[in-house]
Amino acid sequence: MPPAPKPDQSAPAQVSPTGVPFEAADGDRDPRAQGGDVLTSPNGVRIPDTDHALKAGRRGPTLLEDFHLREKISHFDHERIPERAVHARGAGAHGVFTANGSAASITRAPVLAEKGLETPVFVRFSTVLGSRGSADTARDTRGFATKFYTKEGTWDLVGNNMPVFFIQEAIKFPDLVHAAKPSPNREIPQAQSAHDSFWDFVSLHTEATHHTLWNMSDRGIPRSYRMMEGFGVHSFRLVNEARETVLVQFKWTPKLGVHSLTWEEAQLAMGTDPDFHRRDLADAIEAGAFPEWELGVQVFPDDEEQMYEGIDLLDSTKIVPEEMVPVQTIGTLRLTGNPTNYFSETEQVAYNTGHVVPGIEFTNDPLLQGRNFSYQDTQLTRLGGPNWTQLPINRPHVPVNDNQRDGFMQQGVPTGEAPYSPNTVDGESPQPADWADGGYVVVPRKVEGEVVREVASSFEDHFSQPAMFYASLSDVEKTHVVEAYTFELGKVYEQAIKERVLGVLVNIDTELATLVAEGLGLPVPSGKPAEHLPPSPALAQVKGESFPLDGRLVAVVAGPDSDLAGIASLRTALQAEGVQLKVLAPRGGVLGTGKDQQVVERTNVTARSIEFDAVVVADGAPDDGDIKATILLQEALRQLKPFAAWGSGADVLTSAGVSGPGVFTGSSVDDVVADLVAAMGQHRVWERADLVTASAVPPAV
Ligand code: HDE
Repeated sequence: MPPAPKPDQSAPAQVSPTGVPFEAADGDRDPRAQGGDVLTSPNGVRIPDTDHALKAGRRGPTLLEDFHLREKISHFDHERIPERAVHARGAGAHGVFTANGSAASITRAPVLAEKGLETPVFVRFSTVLGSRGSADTARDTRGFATKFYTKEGTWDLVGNNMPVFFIQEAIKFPDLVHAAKPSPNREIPQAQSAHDSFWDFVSLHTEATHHTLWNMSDRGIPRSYRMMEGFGVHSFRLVNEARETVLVQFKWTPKLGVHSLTWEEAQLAMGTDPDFHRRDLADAIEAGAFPEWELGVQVFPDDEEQMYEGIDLLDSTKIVPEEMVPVQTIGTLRLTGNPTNYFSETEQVAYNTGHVVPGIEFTNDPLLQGRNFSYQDTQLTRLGGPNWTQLPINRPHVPVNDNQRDGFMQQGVPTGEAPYSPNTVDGESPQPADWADGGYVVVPRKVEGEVVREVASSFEDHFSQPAMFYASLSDVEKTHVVEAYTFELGKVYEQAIKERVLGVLVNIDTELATLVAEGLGLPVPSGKPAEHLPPSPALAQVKGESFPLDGRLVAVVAGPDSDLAGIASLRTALQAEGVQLKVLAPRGGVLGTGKDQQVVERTNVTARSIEFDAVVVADGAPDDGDIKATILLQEALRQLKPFAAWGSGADVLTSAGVSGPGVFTGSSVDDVVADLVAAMGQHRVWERADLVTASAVPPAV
């Protein structure tokens, strides 16, 4: 044994990354924040002047000696880190996951099993293809990644808003991403799948058909991160206290329902508000409309086949319809806090599918197996080394004693002399933990077989599930799918690629293939759709259900002569439903005086239809045919948004050609508010779809 360290040799107590003691006496100051009142250098030296470099004479050359100049410029030079290879564009939020206890029989992980247990989380939503500055509303899959800071260590559930994936094997991922990302020569198009190489790949590689169809459906253009489902995609293995196992698939179900943008809205938003989803999430949380999801599991027996009624549970291009195996709710996620600093939290957060806790294990899904390597590996360059779990947002909320040492950006000051196991030098510490001590003891599972580069033959069915998905959609959603394929393939240059995609589509649905072929002016290929399971109503989005309105936005078109008391009472009525109201007038400023005065929040110049879920025209709003106001109303009409108007506001709607289903008028706010709220609960006025999408001729003004 080495001699015990003398007291005067021990390291001083650690301070925070900003130099402040963690237990700062000044209770108002967050020790993580840069809070000092005096400007300093990174090493804490007080700086007298940050505007002028040190020079040899007023007109002389700059001196290398100026450490402040060098450090200031050098830090700036390195302010960017490599963006994520995929999912570069994202938005995050803090929250809490609360287990309801019903998973206690299937897992020993308290985060899922312990009734009422609250676990802090950080969730990051993302698009896949675009770079970090790209627009939020591109047609794409959305990431839905959750970091659970559990009492047993960090668990990352890194999912998407679609339950299937493009590929069955991880080894194909670089091919998929190279085909989908912008072209290597011109680096276009940004954040789009509407280009030759993407369609070239997915038409040759038909296991991508199911996921591609989901992308072409309304799921590819969500209305809000708050209105998306999330899926773990793979089957995972859960283990209970008795070491019994089941297979599960995870699903997040949003309390606000699953809703999408129209393609017109998505395209407009890419120009007028590229931060559409990021803003929506942050605004909703700030307004106290905390988004919520239920976490559910579909549970399957963990038998030798790992199939359910012929559906391979290891194939990530397949789902098990909820009508066959219902989703059982095991807890609730609530997002309650916006990040304080985008870079420190949303950018530096790093997920790793390999980070699981006792009670949650992997399956042999070859996609999951490959991911378990990739996520750790990618952080080494993105976050600069192996110590990325020490960054504040990634730190486990439990003691870490991993015997790892050194490396870039080591934040700790490890004590002891024996960073190895077993040892006697540091008093035999740390010790491994067995099952009873909460150790991650894997339940033994049998593995045998020949070493091959092959998959099971069940993986060869690429079409029956896309055919089922398409058959499950409502008519309006099917129309959107046809339009999406026609748009995307219309952007493809190579005729042979378009024809090959049509050859894939006939395997899904004859009408789909026919309509897309007609849209492209190409012959309809022969063939017939794959046989499939009965349609799964759970897969359709539009089915007449009504949802809460929390965080929705309504525009009130007004003017100096408007009924301001009416606007005030509308605001009160809508706020009771969790809806925010924005007053829109020809010019900025304030309308009226006294208690009913209204601040103009948008003008005809800054407002655009995409921002609002419904439009109301106030009594007294100008009926002067202003082109910008008219465009707003006509766009909202095409986007199937509910309208309401009271008093002379109804004339403004008539002048703009707005009428028909979902347009409510009356002499006072009270006459229209209930209808408006009910229509907004349906997300859109679907009955109007055929009327406004059939003709491109704008209504007469
Ligand atoms: Fe990812 N994926 N992925 N992925 N993925 C990354 O990890 C990868 C896959 C998903 O907000 C990267 O830290 C491989 C499926 C999300 O930070 C990288 C394969 C699903 C995020 C990576 C897949 C996902 C990522 C890039 C094929 C849904 C964003 C940066 C086997 C279940 C997480 C990073 C965040 C990010 C690799 C397939 C979801 C390169 C090799 C399937 C939500 O490691």
